[in-house]
Parts: sequence; structure tokens; C-alpha cells
Amino acid sequence: MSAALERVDVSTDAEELAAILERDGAAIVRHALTEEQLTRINAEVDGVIGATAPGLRHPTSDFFVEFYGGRTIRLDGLPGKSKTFWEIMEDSFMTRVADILLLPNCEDYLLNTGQLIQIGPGETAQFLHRDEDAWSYFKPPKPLLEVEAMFALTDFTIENGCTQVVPGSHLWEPEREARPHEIQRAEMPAGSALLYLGATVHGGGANTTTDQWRRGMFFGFVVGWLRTEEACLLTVPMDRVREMPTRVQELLGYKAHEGIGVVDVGSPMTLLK
Ligand SMILES: O=C(O)CCC(=O)C(=O)O
Ligand SMILES: [Fe+2]
Repeated sequence: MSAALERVDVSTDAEELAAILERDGAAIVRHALTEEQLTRINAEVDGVIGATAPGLRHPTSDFFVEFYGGRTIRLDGLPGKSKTFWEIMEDSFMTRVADILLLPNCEDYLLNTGQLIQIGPGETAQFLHRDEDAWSYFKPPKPLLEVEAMFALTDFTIENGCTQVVPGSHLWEPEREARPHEIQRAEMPAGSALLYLGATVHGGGANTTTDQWRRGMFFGFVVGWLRTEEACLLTVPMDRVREMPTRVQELLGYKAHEGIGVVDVGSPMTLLK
């Protein structure tokens, strides 16, 4: 029996959301963005997406050229491009769930990446994976490292490449692969989000349309002692960081995690003063 993908409203109590995630590894959160936030974010990123070609500009290996997709536009550094993104970083269902699920494993968490993933017509399905495999040197058993979400900034449909996800797979042995009937599709209207754990099997879907771009916003928090996937301290210009609320600065890495991530063996905040 394959597990269903539960759908809940963003007003769901954070403890309940965290419990669903611990049980299923994934859930769709309706109204994750208000109509107004959705309109604002899209307006903030339209220009920069329009000026960006699909595919990788500086690949580190052939593996990533394939993994990230030749017909997909990817843009990171979102905190430097969207003020609305700060709101989600500062206070949202993501922070409330991360407080519950990540804080037992760290003093504080960090933004792992803020990335637009706009899947274009003709893109093939990404292979199914667990994002926590980015830290491949970690051998099980490992603690929970990552809580993440794919926000739909346009409607996500089967045809335009909505995310594939395998509920329950966060509890599997690492070698176990998903069988076709276990894979669910995160069909959802713009403004909803697929919330999932770093250990949950998932991947971008194929875009079989000839004229639709599926725009998603990928947002994740990781335990604060881990090296983040995106070099957030470098992708967001420091002048922009100076304009941000303190909590957003902290989540980008301007806060030491005990003795890790220090500047002059003290707080990195000193660089922003
Ligand atoms: O685009 C998607 O729906 C998922 C992308 C993804 O899983 C990834 O790039 O790690
Ligand atoms: Fe992924």
C-alpha cells in the first residue's frame, strides 16, 4: 500500500505539521503564501528570470548538468533578490516546523538554499533522490538535517512538471528505491508548498507541455553546524544583507554556531557593522 500525500492548511498547528512530517516525510501546505506575497515574489523575480538562460552556467561536474536539467532555469541567492523571501525566513510555517524538528539537533539552523527552479517545456524528469545525500560523507544512522519546501509560484500540474515525491520514504533504508505506484505528484495551485524532509525521496517532474514554465521556489533550513549547499554568505551581497532584519542575517550565516562560522574568533555580525 503506498502512502498518500496529506494536504493541510497553513493555519495547521506547527506541532501537528511536524508530526505529519515525521510520519509521512512530506505534506502539501495550502495557502503557504498569501495572494499578495505570491504576486510580490513573482514581480520581484520576473526580470531576473527573464534575463537568465536555462541550464548550468558554472557546472562543477557532468553529474550536475544532468541533475539540474538543461531546460530548467535555476537562480539562487533569493534573499538578495526578493524582500518577500525575508518574511518567510523570519517567521512562517517553515520556521515553526524547523524550530520543532531541527533545534533538537543544533543550537540554531541556517538557510540551506533559496533557489528558483523554473522547469521549461520539454524538460525530462529529474532522477529521484534525497536532498540529504548532498552530505554523502554522512553514514547512517544520522540525525535529521534538513526541513525544506518547494513553493509553487505558478500552478504545479502533472503536465508542467510538478514535483514527484514518495511519502514514507524518509524511513527507508538508503538503498531502497521507489516503485512506480509509490510515487505521488505534488499537483497544487500557485501559493501552496510541498513541505518535506531532507531524507524524503523526490525529484522534479517532466514538463511535457510546449509552452508552460513551472516556477517553483525551493527553500530549506539545515542544522547550523553543517556546510550549506548554497554558499549563502557569498550569493547575497553584503550591502544587501545590511538592510535585512537581524534574524534573516543570522539565518544566512552571520551568527556563529558555538565555535563554528566565527570571524576574528567571534561573531560574524561584526562585519555588518
Ligand atoms: O523542481 C523540483 O520540483 C524539485 C527539484 C529538486 O528536487 C532538486 O533540485 O533537488
Ligand atoms: Fe531535490
